[in-house]
Amino acid sequence: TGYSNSASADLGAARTVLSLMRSIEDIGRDRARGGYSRPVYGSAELELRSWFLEAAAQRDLDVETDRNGIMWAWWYAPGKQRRDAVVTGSHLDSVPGGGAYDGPLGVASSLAAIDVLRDRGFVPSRPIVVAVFPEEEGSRFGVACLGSRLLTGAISPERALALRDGEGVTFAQALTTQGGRGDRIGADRDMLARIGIFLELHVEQGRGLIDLGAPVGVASSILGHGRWRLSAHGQGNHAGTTLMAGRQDAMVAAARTVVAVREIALEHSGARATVGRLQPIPGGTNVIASRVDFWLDVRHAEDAVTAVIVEKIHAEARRLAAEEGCTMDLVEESVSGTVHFDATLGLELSVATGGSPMLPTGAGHDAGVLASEVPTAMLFVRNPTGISHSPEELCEDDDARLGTVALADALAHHAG
Ligand code: HGY
Ligand code: MN
Ligand code: MN
Ligand code: MN
Repeated sequence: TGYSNSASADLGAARTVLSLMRSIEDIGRDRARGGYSRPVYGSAELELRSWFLEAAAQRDLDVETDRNGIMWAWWYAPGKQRRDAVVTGSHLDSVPGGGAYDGPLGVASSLAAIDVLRDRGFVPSRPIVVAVFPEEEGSRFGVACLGSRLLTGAISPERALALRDGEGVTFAQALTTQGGRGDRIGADRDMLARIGIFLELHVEQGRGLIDLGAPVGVASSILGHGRWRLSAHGQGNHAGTTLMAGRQDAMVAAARTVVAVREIALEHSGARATVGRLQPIPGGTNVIASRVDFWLDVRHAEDAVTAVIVEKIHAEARRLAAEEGCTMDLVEESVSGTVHFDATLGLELSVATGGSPMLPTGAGHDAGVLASEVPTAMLFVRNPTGISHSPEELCEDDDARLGTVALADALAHHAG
């Protein structure tokens, strides 16, 4: 199957997704890592926000940035009611050295889908809104989907405001520099009540659609996932004057734990456990680290198994630390349970997009957070490399256009 029944006229209008993506391809390039580094409220993401505001204004969308830093661009139905909205969109922030499509493809295809609908002479009977959520990756402040968690109340304003980035800047300070007000962030029941459905398009971050031979798919579920910070504490000292016997080397405790993470994950089928970030303190070549912070990402379809895996890792980490005369502590940063999208909505979306296949994802999304509050569904667009969170992430032009037409059909189905 796969999404191929789009009229060539649509594919013409859908071309704007390519020009939109091209126009941001130099924003936030990371020369050192490759790919893109676009932390929330950093200069690159701010430039992307301006790009979005301009593209929305060019389409006469009514745009506002709310107290949680979420941007909402409205295409009103006649009567300009702000209710029962068909919301689409995604995020603009990235992981360090991330790909070009994770997030921005969802935003660009939302704008281009509006172009396709207008090209067809479509007039919505319900407002269509493009949303852009801040800090989906949690790369700066450590909590994934921070914007959508604030919107839904999944995180308290107090906890969010206290989050700090690597330089010690709090989310409150970052928000204030962008004209936000820390005293007003938090659950926005009024806005949630205006959302009739949320439909997020996202580049696929695995090989599902490659194996299915389809350019577009519909999400069935999102793997439960969480992130924890581990800290190994030892005795910092001089690399040259400290004999090997009796060292209390935090780096050794951390390194042995990283290997144990792999071994414990392999004991649980379907589990995914990763340590992708490790920070020795002080981090000198000729210095035995006194402390090593490292972050654990664990995912499994059953939340109870995730908890068991983390508990086993914590116990083993403490044991390995003790062998090295060190101590180890673990702090939970953010956890999301497995999300099963509404099957009826998913089927409807599959039918509305020419029979696109259903498939699960191991990646988290704002749609996974919103699904607990509003009817939500996701479209995936094929990624020929099947690689993501990497410069090798890819989406071919034809598939980006097909995905845009599929999103246009989905929006028309709900806002018709
Ligand atoms: O980590 C994730 O799964 C998502 O890309 N934020
Ligand atoms: Mn994403
Ligand atoms: Mn991502
Ligand atoms: Mn010295």
